[in-house]
Amino acid sequence: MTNTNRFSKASPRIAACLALATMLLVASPSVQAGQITAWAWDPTGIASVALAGVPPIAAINNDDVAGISPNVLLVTQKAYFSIGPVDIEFTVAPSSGVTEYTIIEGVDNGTGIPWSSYRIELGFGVGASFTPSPSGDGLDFDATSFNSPPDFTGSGYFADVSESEDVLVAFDGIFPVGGFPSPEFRFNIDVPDGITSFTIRQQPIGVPEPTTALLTALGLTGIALATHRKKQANL
Ligand SMILES: [Ca+2]
Ligand SMILES: [Ca+2]
Ligand SMILES: [Ca+2]
Repeated sequence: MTNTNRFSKASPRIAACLALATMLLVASPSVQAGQITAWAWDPTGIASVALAGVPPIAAINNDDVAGISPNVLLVTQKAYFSIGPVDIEFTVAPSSGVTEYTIIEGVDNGTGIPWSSYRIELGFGVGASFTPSPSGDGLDFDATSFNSPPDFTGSGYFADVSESEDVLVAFDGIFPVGGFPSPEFRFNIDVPDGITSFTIRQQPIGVPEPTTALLTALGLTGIALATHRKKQANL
């Protein structure tokens, strides 16, 4: 048998293998699609942020999963230098479904001011170009099922959280200066089909400085006393 004949006999098998490989290659992008492919923090903000890598998707199009999603993204540390917003922008590949993620993040208060609450908002763009995510666009904090409650109770800093479609506010407590919650903050987001990127904006709300309140009170008291003495002198 010549080499040519052997090739001719083997070619159907080779062709079948090539067809299977082609099918797998074509199928792979749809399996890998519908997921967050990258994320980055806006370095013009007022914090330093350490992000873990984006892991391979564990459960694509798993909207309405209860509790913690198998798709977990970890913000290793977000260290605030002062009070203000910090934006993290996500790159998204299109898909034919909605994928739910759990975000876990360590937050460090290096602002020198204790925080009375902590606000998280979904939107698009960063910095001055940030625009809030509208209601009903599919990008949300696990609406409408809300079956994956956010948790900001780490270290007892915040006892409650106000949960709505595009805004979370942790409150009822104090996040102290130098604090780092344990366990870390946790919340779920739904990432819809048809967008190429989105942003999570986060901002601590500082407790008003007691010295300012005290000085204001003392100032008002001083004005009242001076007015009283003036009235007494005119009598
Ligand atoms: Ca929305
Ligand atoms: Ca969901
Ligand atoms: Ca859920």
